[in-house]
Amino acid sequence: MIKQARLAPLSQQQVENYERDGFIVLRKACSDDLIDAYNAHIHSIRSADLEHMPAWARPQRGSMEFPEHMRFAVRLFNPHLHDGFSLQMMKLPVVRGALAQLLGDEAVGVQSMYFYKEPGSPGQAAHQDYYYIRNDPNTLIAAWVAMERVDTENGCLWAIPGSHKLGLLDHGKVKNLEEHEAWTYETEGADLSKEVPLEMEKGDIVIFHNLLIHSSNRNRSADRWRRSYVCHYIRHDSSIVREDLKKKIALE
Ligand SMILES: O=C(O)CCC(=O)C(=O)O
Repeated sequence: MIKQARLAPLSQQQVENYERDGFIVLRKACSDDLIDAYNAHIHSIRSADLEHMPAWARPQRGSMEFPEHMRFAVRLFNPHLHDGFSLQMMKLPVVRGALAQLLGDEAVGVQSMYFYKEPGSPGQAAHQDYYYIRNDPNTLIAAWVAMERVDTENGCLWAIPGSHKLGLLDHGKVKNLEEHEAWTYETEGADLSKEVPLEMEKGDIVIFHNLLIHSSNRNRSADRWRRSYVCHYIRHDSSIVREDLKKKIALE
């Protein structure tokens, strides 16, 4: 197979902004056509007869329950391991190039999640991704693709600029169950009033550091979903601790 040349999409200013803030937003990094095609693909998988639905399409890992109202709720975990389109979406050339600029070397993919947030569904409490995905040396970065417009009404991401410099904080019980899912963990001791909303258009991608404190709120819109596809990457020579995330996906 012919290997693709690696892009270098970030300006020096963008690299410096990432180092200062712990995140950077790439505007219109994916075309509407691509986003529409991927959303439609995931929708058709979720619409399939339940008896033909692969195990990975269940709302929660390991759960055999699949209530009808959850077909388009919560998230798909690691679809890139089972689905070619999700795999290709993990390998977006613009993401590969940006990660190599930020890490100084080639990245590999280790985890993917397609989030559905139907109207009314809760968000994720403030956390640092490294708390969940330990790796050594620590080079973890996320690329979060807006699969439609995301804003404060439908539950966009919020983040504390510069919080990736605080190191790993303690995580405890989720405090605000009105806003956030109960089964995750929330950072302790961070000043969440410093979080800013990351409002994005369809096809924008936010790339963020594993120690950035970030969260999302409940989708309070009457009729808008809030879908996103988020992949996690490490530098190719780092190692993941968790057994279920050991497979490294080459991006070229
Ligand atoms: O998309 C969301 O609402 C939360 C995503 C998130 O926190 C993450 O991927 O770490």
